[in-house]
Amino acid sequence: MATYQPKPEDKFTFGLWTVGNRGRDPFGCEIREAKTPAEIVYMLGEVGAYGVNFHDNDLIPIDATSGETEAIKGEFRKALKDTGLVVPMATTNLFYDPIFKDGAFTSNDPKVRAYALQKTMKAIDLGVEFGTGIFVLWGGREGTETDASKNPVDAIKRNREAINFLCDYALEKKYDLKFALEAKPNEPRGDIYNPTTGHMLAFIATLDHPEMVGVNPEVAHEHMAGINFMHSVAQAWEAGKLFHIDLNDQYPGRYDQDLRFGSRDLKAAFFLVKFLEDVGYAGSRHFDAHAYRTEDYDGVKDFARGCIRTYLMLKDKAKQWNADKEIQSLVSEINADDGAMNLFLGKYSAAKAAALKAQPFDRAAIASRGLKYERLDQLTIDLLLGSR
Ligand code: GCO
Ligand code: MN
Ligand code: MN
Repeated sequence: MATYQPKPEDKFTFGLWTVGNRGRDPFGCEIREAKTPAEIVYMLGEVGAYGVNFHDNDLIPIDATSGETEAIKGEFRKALKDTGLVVPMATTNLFYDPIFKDGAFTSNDPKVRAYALQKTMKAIDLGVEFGTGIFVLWGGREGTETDASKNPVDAIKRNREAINFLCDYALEKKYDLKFALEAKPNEPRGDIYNPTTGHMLAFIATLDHPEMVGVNPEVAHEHMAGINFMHSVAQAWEAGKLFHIDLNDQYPGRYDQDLRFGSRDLKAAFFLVKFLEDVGYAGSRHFDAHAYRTEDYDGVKDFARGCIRTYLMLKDKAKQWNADKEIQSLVSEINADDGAMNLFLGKYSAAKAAALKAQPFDRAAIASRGLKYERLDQLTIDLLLGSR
């Protein structure tokens, strides 16, 4: 019986804000006591995580004195050393403080935009100090409730200007750093700019240093937008832009739930894990989720272990799917190609186009073939439910 023990090469990571989440929601206060960053690192060590990620203010409170800052860093560094955890990703909180009530990089107020850049440069320094190679930018407040308030074209330009500035900053400092942009359609804003991973990919192509910038897609965010998450991930991967990933789960059409990975749409989670493993994605598997509000810290550990265990079980199932003779014979039947169309397909030439225009096709005969996708899907379900 497999034990599904995580290994460092699995690269399972959690943010300080995930297992450190205290259960506050818009209708109720915190129900778990606060833990220091160092305590959270020890907890992550216990559940077998490889790394821990942080927002600047998860680690250092926004108003900390330099003495307090040094003390926190010292404890955090010790916890990392004791547990062997690394910091693969860092980010900046541009959404909590009241100054960001109307956005950060896209705010109408130039003072807010300037402060957001200053805060982000300092967060980059902090991340790099702890060895991070990926800096995530999630613009939770970059949006509107009323479009009377902002011009979306200005917002795009301001966002571009900020990210170009930060890329130049990292280059000038000679940091070995890449940026990963995280899209979300709404929450906390009524509407957030660049609402999906696809929007982000299009935006990245317009930057001064597109090679330094990729995406950090999140399951919940694409599900909130009603989108097939794995397809977004595949598009990012194919474009060489899958720099990071946020794993969790989410019922569509609801508030932002941040559920334990795989706990809502197991089949979607299976195809996602299968995709990541099949293509050999080598980045962090970051669980950006949190435990139910019903839990104490034992429950939080159950939650974190559950994320990891489900991922590993699905990875096993993906291997089984790839090795299953019946499934694979259907897959090759579906993809059969006798080469007869090579004459017409592929790169354009005038001769090819002329030949193709003259070629008769028996539409009815081609369309009459059943594709056996029902059988293939049921075999997948059988496999997932342990009946194969
Ligand atoms: C959310 C987001 C955040 C970001 C985090 C890192 O819905 O709140 O997913 O958790 O991932 O701020 O930038
Ligand atoms: Mn989220
Ligand atoms: Mn996220």
